[in-house]
Amino acid sequence: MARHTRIVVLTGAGISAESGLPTFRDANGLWEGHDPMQVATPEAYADDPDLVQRFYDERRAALSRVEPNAAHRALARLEAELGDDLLVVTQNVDDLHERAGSRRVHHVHGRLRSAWCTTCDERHDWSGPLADRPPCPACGAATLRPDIVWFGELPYGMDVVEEALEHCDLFVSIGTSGLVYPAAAFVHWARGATLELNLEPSAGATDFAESRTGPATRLVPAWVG
Ligand code: BV8
Ligand code: ZN
Repeated sequence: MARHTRIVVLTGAGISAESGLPTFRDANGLWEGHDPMQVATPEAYADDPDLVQRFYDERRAALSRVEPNAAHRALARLEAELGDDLLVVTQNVDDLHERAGSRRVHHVHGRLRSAWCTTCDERHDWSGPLADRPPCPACGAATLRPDIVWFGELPYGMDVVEEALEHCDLFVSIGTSGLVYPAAAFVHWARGATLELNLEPSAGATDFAESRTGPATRLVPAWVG
């Protein structure tokens, strides 16, 4: 990899696929017969909170059964080398980047291992289920929801992402279909070179200066060097 000084990396479900976490667009891509895109909405949560809580409880529980893969570890190695000149922006709600050793990880769509109280607005690290409506550690109300950005909700820290993209020399997108906004637009916000590493060309592949296809566990360590 030509040594760029300031790099922003965007990751999607494809970087965690080889760790065993299903992507949104896997073959059937259904959960209990529901389209994840229909479950990951405030309307679904208002309509059937138990269904939505179970959807996230199962995915939160699955985290303890999977491990980071060579792609996550390669990005952690790159951060050890570049420090603050590398920012990993992830659409993923899993904790595999952190468990691989990355410290500078920005979750634009929230995190499975965080619970958000809609009464007192406090967020809490959380590894257990929420469907049984546990009390908020801060205010005691039984109003903890997954700390996840659903469709129609505002992604976290867009100002941080925009600032990083406007000052980077290289933007690399890994393992995302490029179908969900605003993350799919990051390639247009990015200054400098752009590179896509994906199993197959994404919806936005032609917007990248270079697009390489293959599994993340092969492409990312090869790119990091
Ligand atoms: C917002 C958390 C506004 C939930 C997620 C019409 C046009 C344009 C936009 C819209 C529109 N209608 C609605 C919108 C907006 C909407 C949107 O973009 N909808 C899409 C469907 C059209 N976006 C939003 O609602 C966003 N919010 O716009 O807010 C606003 C403004 C002001 C005030 C309030 C609100 C919020 C979007 C966030 C939703 N939450 N995640 C959860 O996880 O349950 S999105 C979810 O899907 C993921 O986080 C991810 O971002 C997204 C796409 O998933 P990917 O990560 O790309 O995974 P996918 O399965 O799609 O693809 C995997 C890829 O990996 C594939 O390409 C595959 O080839 C590759 N791959 C597979 N295996 C490997 C691999 N690559 C390498 N190696 C492998 N081994
Ligand atoms: Zn509370």
